[in-house]
Amino acid sequence: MSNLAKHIVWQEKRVTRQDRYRLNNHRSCLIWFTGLSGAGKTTLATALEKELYEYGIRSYVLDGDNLRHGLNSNLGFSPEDRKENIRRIGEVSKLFVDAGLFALTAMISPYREDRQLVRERFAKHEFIEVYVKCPLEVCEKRDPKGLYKKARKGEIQHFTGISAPYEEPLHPEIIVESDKQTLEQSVQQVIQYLRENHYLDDWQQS
Ligand code: ADX
Repeated sequence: MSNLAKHIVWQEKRVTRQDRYRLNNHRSCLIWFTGLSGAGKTTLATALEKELYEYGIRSYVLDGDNLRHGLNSNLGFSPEDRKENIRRIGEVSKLFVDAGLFALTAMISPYREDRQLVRERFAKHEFIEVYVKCPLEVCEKRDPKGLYKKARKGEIQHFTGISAPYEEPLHPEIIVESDKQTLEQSVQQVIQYLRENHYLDDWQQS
């Protein structure tokens, strides 16, 4: 606990996590997509969200670019600001998971340590790291927002992959290779993981 919060008392709730699982008929988790800009994190997360909807699962995509318009509008791309960006989204995700939802996050989240700190905020089965792997050359060629071009010209500082690092996950739960597989294959790969690990089972109170 930070020193600023030392006189704040945690309030217990009357609707428990189990109650929420029963109401939704499924458990909850955080699926954390990480990878370079242009690797396809948001595309995959939103396609997965649609698929989960068809399965009757309540989920919500938290997208890095979008959150930087509001919650994180005071943050830039220095290592410290990225750390705070990831921390905040980790905490928001924790609320979503506590509320009984599948939170799907799409942030570059380039630093291993920052991702690890988020992981540590969750129980083991609640956090699923998905590395959306794609070579820099391919992301740069795609350049959907024209940002790589600007970064190469020096118009954007600290651009991930060009002038700032991306630290690959060492032990992600899932790796999808967006330059080698179709979007549908990647969605089904995640679905299969969820199915095999009982995330999609009907919730039954034991
Ligand atoms: S993170 O590093 O803090 O996780 P986040 O995912 O929120 O990044 O935001 C990345 C998005 O911001 C990129 O997809 C890109 O559209 C945009 N962006 C703007 N400047 C940069 C930069 N210097 N490095 C990376 N992405 C940037």
